[in-house]
Amino acid sequence: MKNLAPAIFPPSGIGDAKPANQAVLDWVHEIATLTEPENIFWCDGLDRENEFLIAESLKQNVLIKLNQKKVPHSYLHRSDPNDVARVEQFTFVCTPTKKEAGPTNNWSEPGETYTKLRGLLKGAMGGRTMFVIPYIMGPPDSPLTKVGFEITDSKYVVLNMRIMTRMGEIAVKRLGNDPNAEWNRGVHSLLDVNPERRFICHFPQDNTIISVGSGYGGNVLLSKKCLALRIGSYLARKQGWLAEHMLILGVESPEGKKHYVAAAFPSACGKTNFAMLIPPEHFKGWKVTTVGDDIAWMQVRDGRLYAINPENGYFGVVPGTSYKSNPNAMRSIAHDTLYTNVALTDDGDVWWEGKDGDPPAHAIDWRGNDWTPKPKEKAAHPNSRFTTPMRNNPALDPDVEKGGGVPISAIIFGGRRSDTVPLVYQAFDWTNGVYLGATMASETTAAATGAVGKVRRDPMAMLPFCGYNIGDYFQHWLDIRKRLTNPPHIFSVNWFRKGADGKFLWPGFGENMRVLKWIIDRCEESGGALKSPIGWLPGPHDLDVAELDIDHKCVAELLCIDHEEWQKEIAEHKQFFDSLGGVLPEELLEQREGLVARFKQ
Ligand code: OXD
Ligand code: MN
Repeated sequence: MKNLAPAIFPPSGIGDAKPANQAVLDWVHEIATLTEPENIFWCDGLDRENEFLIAESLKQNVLIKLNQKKVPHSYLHRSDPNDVARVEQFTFVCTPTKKEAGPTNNWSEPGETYTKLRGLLKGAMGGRTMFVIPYIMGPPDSPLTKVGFEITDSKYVVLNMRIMTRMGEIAVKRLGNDPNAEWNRGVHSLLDVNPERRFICHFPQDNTIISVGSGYGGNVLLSKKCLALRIGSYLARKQGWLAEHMLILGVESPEGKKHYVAAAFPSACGKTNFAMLIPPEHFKGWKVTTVGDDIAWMQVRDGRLYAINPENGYFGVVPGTSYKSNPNAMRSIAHDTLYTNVALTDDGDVWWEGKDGDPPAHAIDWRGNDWTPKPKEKAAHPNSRFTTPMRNNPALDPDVEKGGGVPISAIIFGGRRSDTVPLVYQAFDWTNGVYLGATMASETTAAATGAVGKVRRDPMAMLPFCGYNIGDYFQHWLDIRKRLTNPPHIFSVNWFRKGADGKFLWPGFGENMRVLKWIIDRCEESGGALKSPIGWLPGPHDLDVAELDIDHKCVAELLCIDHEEWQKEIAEHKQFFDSLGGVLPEELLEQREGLVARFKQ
């Protein structure tokens, strides 16, 4: 087997930050006995350690040094070409019964799966270093914050986890010495990066994740999709909170009135762009700030929903990012950033499709091959990524570290739909909003392997991330309402509707502020709306399109409800519900009937 991750031997004082909790020590001993690493490296996440790991990664070609004048403290990593996205078909939820995993998850029996994974992990770290990463998800003083430990044989994982989580001493301290304390056990091994031996397995009942055979972000940064969403959603149901695939943003009026909004969009549908939105000139004095760009953990307090971002960095899609589409992201990734699978220019800079300016005459593409601009071949992989600390973001919200979270005024569900779904509308109430989220659909993207551009139902953008039975998940959402005296208003948005000519009708990006403004107006009960069968729609003059170069016909098309398209849509809701095989709460079935009836009125 090609040795993909040769052992490294640090000088003393680096890689020896061993915690005292006996449960952690026993678990590490058990995994080391199984995987037989050359040595164990206890990560502390401090600068000296990070510099050492970067230097070793450069020596072992795990990282490529970029031109430090152009992108200071930034590096490029190329993953194996067979390993560039999340693998939903190899992702499993291993609850004791298949019913607990539900109809939308791949399930495998926990006992058999542990045995299979132990077989794969046996001796897997021979000749390699086993890193143990302590980390927390959430601000240090939040009651929602969780402790995790990830064991990995990948330096790339350690370097990324240091950006994406709060890592080291802070986690060891939070865990303390109680051997019964709650913490997540994550084991990752690259094995030989063979797609046939690639499995991402979750054991929610044991708060355990085992991921083998991949080196790609979402499969291996176990804090993110695996803990913060799949295990997180399972814990959230048990403990009475919500773990969601949502960005969180703050929006402040020129008078200083501030609202927070959480928005669920499937992967690669512009969550990072929306979370970093810069209002256009027309909205002078308005400010949008970022709390999080991918995951929200929310709890009820005093009848309101409060959200924290459990992460510490952004792992965002690179292609399409430019000073035009997202200036704050461009500023964020201008330094101290790890790039994965973008192109390398001859002067040591990074390049991707959609970056400002002309393409370079020559570059090295994401596979490491010579590249010149050609019509079909991409220089950067469509799912190439940046990993950057949230503190690089010039629009970071000042309350991002607030343990109690930020109060949520509105929840938005959004998908990528060329037709049917209007630019924006508001659900009638919470239950209707849960129906809206439960039936949302989106065209698939390159964030997961498989066909791109196919419409699939992706309830609450959680289809690949809900760690238990989706029927119980919907019920949990409905139940949360009982504890909310001041519930957020729920909305649907679709920036991606196209006209007959196949072109997008809405300019998107910063102009999405116009839609956000209507949403805020509705929260403040000052925005006008017209009642429609699907919810409240902005009337012709409710959406502020002043100084926007857009045809009135386009606006009408963006907001129209085509009855024929909606008959098809409702039939698809039924098909989707039927495919779930009887797990749906009665209330959602009633919602569907209500929708059908409203179209007949
Ligand atoms: C992500 C994803 O990486 O959703 O955030 O795939
Ligand atoms: Mn995501």
